[in-house]
Amino acid sequence: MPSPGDATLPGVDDEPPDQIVLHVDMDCFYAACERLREPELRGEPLVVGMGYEPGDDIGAVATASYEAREYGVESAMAISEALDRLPRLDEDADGPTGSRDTTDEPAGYYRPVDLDFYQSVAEDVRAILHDCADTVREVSIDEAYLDVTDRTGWEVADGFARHVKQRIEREVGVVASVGVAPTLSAAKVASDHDKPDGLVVVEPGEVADFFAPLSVEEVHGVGPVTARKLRELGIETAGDLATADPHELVDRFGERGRELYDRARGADTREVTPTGDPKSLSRESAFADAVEDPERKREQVRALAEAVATRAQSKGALYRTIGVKAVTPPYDVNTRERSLPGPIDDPDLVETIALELISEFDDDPVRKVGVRVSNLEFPTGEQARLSGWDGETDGQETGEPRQQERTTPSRSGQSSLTDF
Ligand code: TTP
Ligand code: MG
Repeated sequence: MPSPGDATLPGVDDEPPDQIVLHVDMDCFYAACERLREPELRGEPLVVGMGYEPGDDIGAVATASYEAREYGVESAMAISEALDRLPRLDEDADGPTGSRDTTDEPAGYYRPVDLDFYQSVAEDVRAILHDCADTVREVSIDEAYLDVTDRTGWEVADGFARHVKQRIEREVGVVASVGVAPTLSAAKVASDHDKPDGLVVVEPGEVADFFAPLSVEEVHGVGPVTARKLRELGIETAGDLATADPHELVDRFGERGRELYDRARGADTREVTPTGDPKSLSRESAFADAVEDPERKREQVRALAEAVATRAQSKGALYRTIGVKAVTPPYDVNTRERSLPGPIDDPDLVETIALELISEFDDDPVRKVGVRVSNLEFPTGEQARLSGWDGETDGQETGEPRQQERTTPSRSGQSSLTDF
């Protein structure tokens, strides 16, 4: 019997959906925001520090302008080390904003994080993104996926992406890098590929060629630690990773090895799902052939009920309605549901009710079964996170101080999290 979180529940489609995904990531975002209110900082080395106080050397680098990165200043670096690499400009000595004497040693501007201001800028960017796409998934303050399938076509995707970039630049005054691709992971890598001010389009059919020459670090989810371990196995490029023996990768990295292998091949079946609380949570699973044996149906429904209840718990969701789906040949979709007097979080009850509902189909051949909870409430106000693996492993490996979207790795979660 498959375990509840099993990534290989039968019936999950391996083909990527036919979609055009645009990934937008702002260039040196906090620094770009600072430059909006202090235009004199444009073109200058600029470091934005978290926990940093003007004149002090405490805190960590949140971001650095590309000019400051040339001196080796990086995100997450201690401010004290950044100051070693790029001393602070003595702004008092040089006037209100500091004018630099070209004969001086290199020096840069340092500013403390002002998150409220950056959020307001991010809000302006978001409004444009929502204007440019029907489905927008925001993954961090400066990063989002857009499903633009209905807004453009591959032959004009480049122009469409340019239009999005130009609107952000003209209307908000910050610069975005954009990647366009048929999958989320390829779009993410594409937006990063030609930063800053990048625009990279990877058309369907080009994904594997696009990934092949990239170094393994560029594969999303590979941080410095994993990259070192991969190099020990002789795997330097995404192409090496894509053609490695998946069994060896699983031996070395567990199920994550399989994920990395898939990502390096550009395999990604996720769709762009909107940010926000889902209306329902469901899992479904197909049988290779239509099944009549009631016990086999029950076994599958039990596993799905547990998976759905666990997912609801992990999102802090209460549900008031429990439902099942049974697909009978050829493709008749039957749904049954029962509503409760009040919202609950009770995995046993999900199983009991789902089994009762599915028993109506005991005598029918069934190709696919599903379990769903709906009428959701999120009493803690906790925002739901749809499954995905953005940022999970990089954050752990690099110890980034930044808040990341943390989710349970689940390759099939997205594709099977469908409303029915
Ligand atoms: P990123 O998009 O990772 O970085 P960036 O926008 O500064 O630079 P890039 O041009 O490479 O995209 O993160 C967005 C913002 O999140 C960044 O401006 C500051 C913040 N952040 C931190 O506070 N700590 C970190 O370690 C990182 C990576 C980012
Ligand atoms: Mg960015």
